[in-house]
Amino acid sequence: MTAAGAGGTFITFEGGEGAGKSTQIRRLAAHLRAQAGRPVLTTREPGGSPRAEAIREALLSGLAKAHGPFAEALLFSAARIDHLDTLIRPALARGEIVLCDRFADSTRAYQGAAGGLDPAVLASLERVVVGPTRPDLTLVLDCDPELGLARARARQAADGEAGPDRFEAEALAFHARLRAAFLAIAAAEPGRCAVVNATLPADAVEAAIRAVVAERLPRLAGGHLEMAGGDAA
Ligand code: Z5A
Repeated sequence: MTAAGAGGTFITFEGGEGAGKSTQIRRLAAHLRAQAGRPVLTTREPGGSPRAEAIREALLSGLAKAHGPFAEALLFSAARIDHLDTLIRPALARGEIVLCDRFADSTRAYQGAAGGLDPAVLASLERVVVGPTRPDLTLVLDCDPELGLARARARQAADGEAGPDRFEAEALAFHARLRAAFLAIAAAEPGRCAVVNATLPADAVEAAIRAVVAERLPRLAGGHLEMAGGDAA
């Protein structure tokens, strides 16, 4: 049984803006689909399910900002509850590998360390919302926030997207606090988290991630389907 339970494997990607989470999730998913012989689901937060995607709109447009970080944390949590109930837990119960772009560590970092919310309040919220569905592995993609924000801006320009969202628009000091927060989470939970140097070229980051996954979750490279409940993790 894994930390997330039910025989599936739950891997989350965390880090600042433009660290390369979406890029690396796509690459790891392709690798695991070829290697692991069982379905791989990629998803994201906030969002991932229809109701959670609707809440995402409100959060990233800045609509909820005026209500303060606690209200925002509640909205991220409401989205997470639906995402867990309707997508993540059913997939884990089927024995699938779930790769999620951001999860509860983002609430700790954005609304907690950078937003100023009491960590004890957030810890209580996380206990209630996430319960036993904790990631088996969290990859923290670490890079200088100036580099990450520049990458995110370049991608937006290339894709013709609108300007910065609610969080990208925060000052550099906010992003520096985020980076420190993600590194502190990884240092506090080394069994679950691994820090990956995301300043390297994408191929090198991909290789580093594959190495971490092979070391921490060797069962995923086995090329055989492990049925729910039959995995000793
Ligand atoms: N948030 C929160 O406050 N509380 C919560 O509980 C949760 C979230 C769950 C979600 O936005 C926002 O919600 C987020 C935190 C907050 N803040 N913001 N903004 P999002 O999902 O839209 O944004 P994001 O998660 O920060 O993703 P991103 O900006 O799209 O970054 P990314 O996924 O890490 O990067 P990417 O899209 O893979 O790469 C960005 C560009 O860089 C792209 O052009 C790539 O081709 C390029 N790239 C990627 N890797 C490399 C390397 N290694 N070298 C060079 N170029 C690269």
